[in-house]
Amino acid sequence: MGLIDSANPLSDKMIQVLDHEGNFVRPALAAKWDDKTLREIYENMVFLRMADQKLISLQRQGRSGSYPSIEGHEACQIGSSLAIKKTDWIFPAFRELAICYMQGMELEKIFLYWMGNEWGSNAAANVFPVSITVGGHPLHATGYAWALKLQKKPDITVSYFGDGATSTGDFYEAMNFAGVLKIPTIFFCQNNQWAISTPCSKQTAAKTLAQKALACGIPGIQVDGNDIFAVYAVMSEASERARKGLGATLIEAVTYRFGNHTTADDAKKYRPQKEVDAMRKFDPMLRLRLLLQKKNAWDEKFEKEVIARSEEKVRAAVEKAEGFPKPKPKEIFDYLYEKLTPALEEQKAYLLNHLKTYCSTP
Ligand SMILES: Cc1ncc(C[n+]2csc(CCOP(=O)(O)OP(=O)(O)O)c2C)c(N)n1
Ligand SMILES: [Mg+2]
Repeated sequence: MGLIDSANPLSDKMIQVLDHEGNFVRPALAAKWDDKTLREIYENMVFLRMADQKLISLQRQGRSGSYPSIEGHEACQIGSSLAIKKTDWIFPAFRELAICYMQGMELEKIFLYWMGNEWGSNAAANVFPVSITVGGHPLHATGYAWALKLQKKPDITVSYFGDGATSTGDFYEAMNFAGVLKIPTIFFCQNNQWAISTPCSKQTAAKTLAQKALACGIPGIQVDGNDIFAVYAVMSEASERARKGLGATLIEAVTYRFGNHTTADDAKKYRPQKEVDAMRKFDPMLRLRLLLQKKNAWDEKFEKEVIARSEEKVRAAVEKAEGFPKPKPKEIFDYLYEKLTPALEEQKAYLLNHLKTYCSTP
């Protein structure tokens, strides 16, 4: 404890533990992960990046819908997941494949969702459905955590969102509630420098996004989002604070979106390739590999094994997702209300009649 309270969100000196060359700059803050654990974390990074690439190629082949890549966000999502519990509740935006998987969603369900099948959201994990609405879901996470607090449950909630979301009213409203009511929630902002084609410099005149917490009376802290050790340290403390009744924290994890905004975007139209190339040296996966190499815990043989295991898991997930039964059109009416409103009853009857006339299955 102490890291978050002593942080100055008005400065842009972010918390870093492992630098981009794989050297510990604040060893006292480093998690005591042994080599086996570090290799497992690295394997998850490789695997989830491969799953990400697979969704991009499935979209290109017409086997999946538009998809927002997480490439570059692995330390943010894996590091923050390691610092919380599976019983905590996650409220993701759309660029959150890794956190959803790490918290227990099956990869095939994640694939299914992006294939346009809403049953993909029906996961055996404490993960809410994807929020496409930018900035809306920090409110849901705050409300849910308030309910957990009122019920005296020990769990916390975390909302994940981008730099663009911090310009929305909903985001401020959520933080304001969280401040007044001392709500056990964490606002996890992945500042990947871009909101589609809007660079962070045009998103806000504030020096940091972390400082937006100050007006709501909650702490804000900026962390190197490409450094899994720093993310883990900050997230562990934010989660401990929330569980102890000290309330919410805003974490600004500074990272980079290596890919296009989604498969429907072409970032070359607005973002210089020079910038992307320059950011490659901060890749969170590379940083962890450099550390493993320094510790003699990485070699080509290990890398090949990791790739082979990951390829097999991704292949199996695609097979399962593509083998899942197609949803029935009438299901669009089935899950929003316990009892349909008269207008929706009428629409449902109209649809069923239409399907009976023109299609074989309702
Ligand atoms: C309320 C709302 N406004 C606009 C959009 C269109 N939109 C989709 S993603 C996006 C940018 C989001 O940027 P950021 O919050 O930084 O997240 P990132 O995509 O970088 O992860 C916008 C404007 C939307 N989905 N919802
Ligand atoms: Mg962004």
